[in-house]
Amino acid sequence: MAETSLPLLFLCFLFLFITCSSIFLPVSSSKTRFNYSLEEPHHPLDPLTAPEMKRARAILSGHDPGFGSGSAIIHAMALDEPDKQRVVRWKKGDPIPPRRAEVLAMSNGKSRVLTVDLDSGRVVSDLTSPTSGYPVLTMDDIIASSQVPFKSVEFNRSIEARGVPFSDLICITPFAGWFGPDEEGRRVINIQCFSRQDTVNFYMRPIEGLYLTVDLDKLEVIRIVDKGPVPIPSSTGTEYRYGFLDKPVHMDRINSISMDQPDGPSFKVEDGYLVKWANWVFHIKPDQRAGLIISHATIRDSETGEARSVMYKGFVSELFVPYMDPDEGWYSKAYMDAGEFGLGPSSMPLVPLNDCPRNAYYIDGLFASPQGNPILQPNMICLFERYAGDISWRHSEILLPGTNIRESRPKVTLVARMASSVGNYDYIFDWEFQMDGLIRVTVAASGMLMVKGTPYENVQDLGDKEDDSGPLISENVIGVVHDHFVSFHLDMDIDGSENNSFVKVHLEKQRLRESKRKSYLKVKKYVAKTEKDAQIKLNLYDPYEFHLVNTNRSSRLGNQAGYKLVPGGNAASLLDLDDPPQIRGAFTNNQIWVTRYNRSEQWAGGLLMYQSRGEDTLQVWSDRDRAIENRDIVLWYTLGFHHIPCQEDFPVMPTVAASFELKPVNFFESNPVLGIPPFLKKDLPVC
Ligand SMILES: *[C@@H]1O[C@H](CO)[C@@H](O)[C@H](O)[C@H]1NC(C)=O
Ligand SMILES: *[C@@H]1O[C@H](CO)[C@@H](O)[C@H](O)[C@H]1NC(C)=O
Ligand SMILES: *[C@@H]1O[C@H](CO)[C@@H](O)[C@H](O)[C@H]1NC(C)=O
Ligand SMILES: *[C@@H]1O[C@H](CO)[C@@H](O)[C@H](O)[C@H]1NC(C)=O
Ligand SMILES: *[C@@H]1O[C@H](CO)[C@@H](O)[C@H](O)[C@H]1NC(C)=O
Ligand SMILES: [Cu+2]
Repeated sequence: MAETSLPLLFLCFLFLFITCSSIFLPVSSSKTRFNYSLEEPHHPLDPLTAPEMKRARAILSGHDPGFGSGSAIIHAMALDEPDKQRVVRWKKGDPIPPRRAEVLAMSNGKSRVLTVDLDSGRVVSDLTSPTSGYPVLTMDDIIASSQVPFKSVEFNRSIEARGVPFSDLICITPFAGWFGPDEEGRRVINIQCFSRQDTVNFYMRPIEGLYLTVDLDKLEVIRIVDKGPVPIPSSTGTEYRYGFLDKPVHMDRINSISMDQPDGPSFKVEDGYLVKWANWVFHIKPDQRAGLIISHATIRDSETGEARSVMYKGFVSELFVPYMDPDEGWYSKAYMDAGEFGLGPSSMPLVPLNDCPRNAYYIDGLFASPQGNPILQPNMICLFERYAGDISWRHSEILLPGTNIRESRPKVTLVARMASSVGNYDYIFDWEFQMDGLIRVTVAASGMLMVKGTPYENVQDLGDKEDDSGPLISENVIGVVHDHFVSFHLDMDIDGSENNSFVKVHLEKQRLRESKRKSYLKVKKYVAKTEKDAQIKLNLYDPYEFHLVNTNRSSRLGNQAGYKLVPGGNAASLLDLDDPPQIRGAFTNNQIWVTRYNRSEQWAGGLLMYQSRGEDTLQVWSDRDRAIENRDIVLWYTLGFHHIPCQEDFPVMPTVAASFELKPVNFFESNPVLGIPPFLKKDLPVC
């Protein structure tokens, strides 16, 4: 080593220290983080503020004293968004349109849907049980009902017979679904208990064979079934926390990695919720039910500078997770996680450096408690630029001597992320924006399986018998087969709300007679006239592209400006249409739907999902078969996984992801990212 290296090295470290300590400001425009408990909305779509929630509560109490006395309970409270046209026309500096709250409540065992006008101080609409079903559960519902089993002598006896100490019991509330008259006219919930002895991962220690159904309002046991004890799986190997594991890991360590942004992040978050990055502008907000809503996404045309509308609103409308076990205690496991539980409150604070990279900016959520008090959910959403070493576009040229063409551009994207822990499962939702106009939506599943106890410890013990309801994934533990479906509401407004059409671009095989080829594929376009034309099941042997175009906007070549939906890996629900869970989850009967825009049709399983009977689903709306050509239309896409568990899913499952894309087609005149400059070494820190 030369003598000069040491001081140089030192200098270099110093330099790194100086740059690195100053580069990770959360948002380049402001040094302090936005206060998400602030007083005022700044944008027509901003979520209700804390003072607005308090005001809504006061107005409700004036309207119905039950809200003051506690006999009427608030299950959900969210901004009742102003009309789309008003939001689109609104500009910074304009007055905010009148603010309204939509409230889902329960009183006297009945569902209520109320609209509270915060400006006039009046309840402008108050509907009792407009459809079957009840609002999303409150945390109080879940906690109170999980204590109900202990009121039952029979339950206590069953637990004692199993030799489980009461102090080790933890009871959770798999939802009830809806299976006919027994569950009608009252709110019910199923309860299942686990042993948390010697583990935090109680999900892997089910007390199988003991099932309860509880009345959620009277808080009493309706039914208890004890099919006799099943061995409770041991706690061995269930630990997942770093620092508590006792087995060595035979793997070389990976050094820490993070991304350098010497000049800071390139995105801005204005007034807490308005995101500006590269050519994109969109509004992002936390939501109790959907978790995260992206609104009014526009992209600037790099040729004209015009801000062009792409998507008015995109969010997870419902999640449907049916388990494949008809046994007592299991048949009802068919969850609707958004409408029964809510993805917002279950999105706990993200873990910096692990859930989101170092250069992330965090957004808090604000939700109403059952009494209408605002509750802050810190660091619920993160926003970050991603550079994963991928290429945006490239070409190198060998056929032109002397030109030495090596053109390449890095792919940098902007990701908005949220992670919900809906009981045992974790879902990570990413909305990823690319400079070339593409939006990629990814859902990744992780967390704990919902497992079933079994007497078997080894596959050999089964003898000639088939697997029970799924594979053995640990001693006495069955990973029950199930599906996950995530249904997205995608209100695409390509260059405005009007004049949008859905075009099925079909690849049709042509048979040839007088050619050296015998067959080839030809593109034919079909414009969907009505909603039924747009009920689509994906099929590899009958391929389509799915375009949304603006018929009133053409490129210089006369192609209609459009975006296409690009499905990714997917799975279909194979349950029969008359199966009760499938009636409620009818929005999974097709992977793609297009409906006429209707501001009350947002939740694919219905506004009141809990114990609903499926009369307010996307299937029902779409079957009205309204005209959808050349209008304001909404695209719906459901992505799914079949999940056959395996041993690697124990004790916590590695993430499994699926995604889809919304990609411009003839929307721009040419490649919109041609002009972006390459990265150069001189712009990055030296060390
Ligand atoms: C945010 O604003 C609220 C209401 O004005 C205030 O009570 C709170 O202390 C503020 N939080 C921070 C971190 O400044
Ligand atoms: C059941 O056992 C629990 C725990 O020992 C006790 O608190 C509860 O009172 C018992 N319930 C009945 C009905 O005996
Ligand atoms: C249709 O296009 C014309 C010309 O660009 C424009 O002036 C008009 O506003 C558009 N109509 C609608 C409904 O968007
Ligand atoms: C666009 O929509 C408007 C109003 O909905 C209609 O009047 C107009 O004819 C449409 N334009 C085209 C090109 O279809
Ligand atoms: C809008 O949706 C609601 C709920 O599905 C329905 O009652 C109403 O008839 C719809 N309106 C139109 C114009 O389709
Ligand atoms: Cu799964």
